[in-house]
Amino acid sequence: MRALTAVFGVLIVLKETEAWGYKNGILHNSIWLEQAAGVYHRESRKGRYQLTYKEAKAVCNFEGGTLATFDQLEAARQIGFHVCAAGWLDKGRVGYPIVKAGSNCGFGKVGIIDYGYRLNKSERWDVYCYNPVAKECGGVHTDPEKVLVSPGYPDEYQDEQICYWHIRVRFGHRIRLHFLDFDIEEDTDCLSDHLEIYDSYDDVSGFVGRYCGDQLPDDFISTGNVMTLKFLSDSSVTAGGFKLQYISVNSSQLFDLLADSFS
Ligand SMILES: *[C@@H]1O[C@H](CO)[C@@H](O)[C@H](O)[C@H]1NC(C)=O
Ligand SMILES: *[C@@H]1O[C@H](CO)[C@@H](O)[C@H](O)[C@H]1NC(C)=O
Ligand SMILES: [Ca+2]
Repeated sequence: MRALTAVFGVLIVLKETEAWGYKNGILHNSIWLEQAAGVYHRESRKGRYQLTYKEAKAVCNFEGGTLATFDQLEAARQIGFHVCAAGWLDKGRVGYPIVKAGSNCGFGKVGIIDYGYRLNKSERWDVYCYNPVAKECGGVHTDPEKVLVSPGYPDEYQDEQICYWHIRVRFGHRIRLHFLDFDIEEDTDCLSDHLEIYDSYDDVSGFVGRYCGDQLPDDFISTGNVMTLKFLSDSSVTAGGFKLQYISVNSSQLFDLLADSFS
């Protein structure tokens, strides 16, 4: 029964990969994902589900970290680490962290979706690494108010950056984004470098907009208490980067904000 569940799980996850990868010429959920409590998700540069156990270990070691343990992954999950991709863990275990139940990921369950200790270490999955001093780019943010900047700001951002910021405020509150500085390599459709806003927990649903150039994007207010920002830069031409502030607003503050914007 357990084996059946695991096989079933693999099928679901494989099916889901179609929603990831390239969509409209934009890479979705690749290489650097969010990180929390020193845990982060990695996939092979060749793409999703390409790493054997040995290779997975090498990826983490190469970056100065180790394979995350089940407990480290769970600790990260408890502060909002949510990734819809199965990866190797310490001692050959495979699983992934689900914070928010969804019909298309994690069988509607919340917790570590556990595929158990794999007997066949040649199976190919992604990996979860643990490195408490890993590069700061994106992350999970639960403060009611914070300033977020592009990597290296106020210096120019570098090529080939992928950062995810997950913002999660108190249930019932909403998130207001306000841009303070904005300068990203400009091109048609913002395909080279861009910041994307998603009114949801991931970069698959709730797409709000993709931004580049040097005009400040308009303020945005989320519909729920979570939001995802994604920054991506390609292999040439950088720019000044961005700085924005988010603020958690309750329903009465929201009412005032909306009243202001219509007066
Ligand atoms: C182990 O997994 C690999 C990759 O899925 C597969 O090619 C190989 O046949 C499996 N080995 C065994 C003994 O099942
Ligand atoms: C909303 O926040 C404001 C400012 O912090 C506070 O004065 C007010 O009581 C809050 N309203 C609700 C409904 O929580
Ligand atoms: Ca660029």
